[in-house]
Amino acid sequence: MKNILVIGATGQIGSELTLELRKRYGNTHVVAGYIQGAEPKGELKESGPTEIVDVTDQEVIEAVVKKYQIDTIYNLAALLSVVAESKPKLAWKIGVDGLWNVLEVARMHGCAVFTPSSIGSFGTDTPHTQTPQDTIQRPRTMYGISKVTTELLSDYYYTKYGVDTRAVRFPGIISNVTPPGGGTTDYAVDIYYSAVKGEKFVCPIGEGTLMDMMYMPDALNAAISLMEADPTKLVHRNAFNIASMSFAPETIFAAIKKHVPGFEMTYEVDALKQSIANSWPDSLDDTCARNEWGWKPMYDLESMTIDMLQKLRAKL
Ligand code: AKB
Repeated sequence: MKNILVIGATGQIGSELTLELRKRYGNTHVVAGYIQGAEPKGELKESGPTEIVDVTDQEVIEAVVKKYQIDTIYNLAALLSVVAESKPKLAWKIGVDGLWNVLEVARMHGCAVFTPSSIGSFGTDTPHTQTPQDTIQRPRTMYGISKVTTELLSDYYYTKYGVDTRAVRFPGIISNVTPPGGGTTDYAVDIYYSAVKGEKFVCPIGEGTLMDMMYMPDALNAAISLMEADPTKLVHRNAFNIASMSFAPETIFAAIKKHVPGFEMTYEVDALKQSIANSWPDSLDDTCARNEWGWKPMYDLESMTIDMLQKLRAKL
């Protein structure tokens, strides 16, 4: 039986991943690690163990790993792309120094580690259409630079120390539970809230800007399936391209308008977000993930839109 620690358990992905892991492995086997000021609430707090785990503090991580005999760590602590540009040093401290702490604890205590990378690990020099698994990664944002470094550091710990590190490059993640904060792809979540609230949506990303996106259930499934994959089949490790849909603002707007006929959208392009978006791929080639561990998404834009609108209507 696995004993799992989720670091960053109250964030956008962590809050849902922790509950999904508890469903699969048992409530008492999944510890929700959070930082002060981001305490777990509701089901996340009630359904299993919770501990303060600051990724920048190796001793605290080690104490929790020992206390619960942790064998698998999902390390989700990171600043998203836009906020990382205003706090580059903090982004590095959490993303890179934090991962180093996690990897050291994993090395000493035999834990497997999942640390997500992102489409942000690519840059303007990367082929933008059907971006290959192995290609140029020269990002110019601190988010991207820290993500490429986490990929390399994770591979280093695998080859040098045999730590079982695995990762995917997440696209923009769309969910109806915990909102993202400070990302370039956040508009694709915000647009659904505006539609359900009956508000006009002001889009910060320009018409025609393609970015890869994914619905949360597929993202959770990707992380868990990769960690359960047969290691002998893995040619790659850190980190796999995964993809399910790629769209521009006008396409997601049209998909929502089909179900909310009165919905309106205008553009007020945010220069920083737009420049980051322009440097990211339009679409990813995820053949390696499909071949090496059977990755297959369930949702496309239409099925995600139906589910998002239904869930948000019930919630709001
Ligand atoms: C962001 O926009 O920063 C993230 C990402 C794609 O990594 N959602």
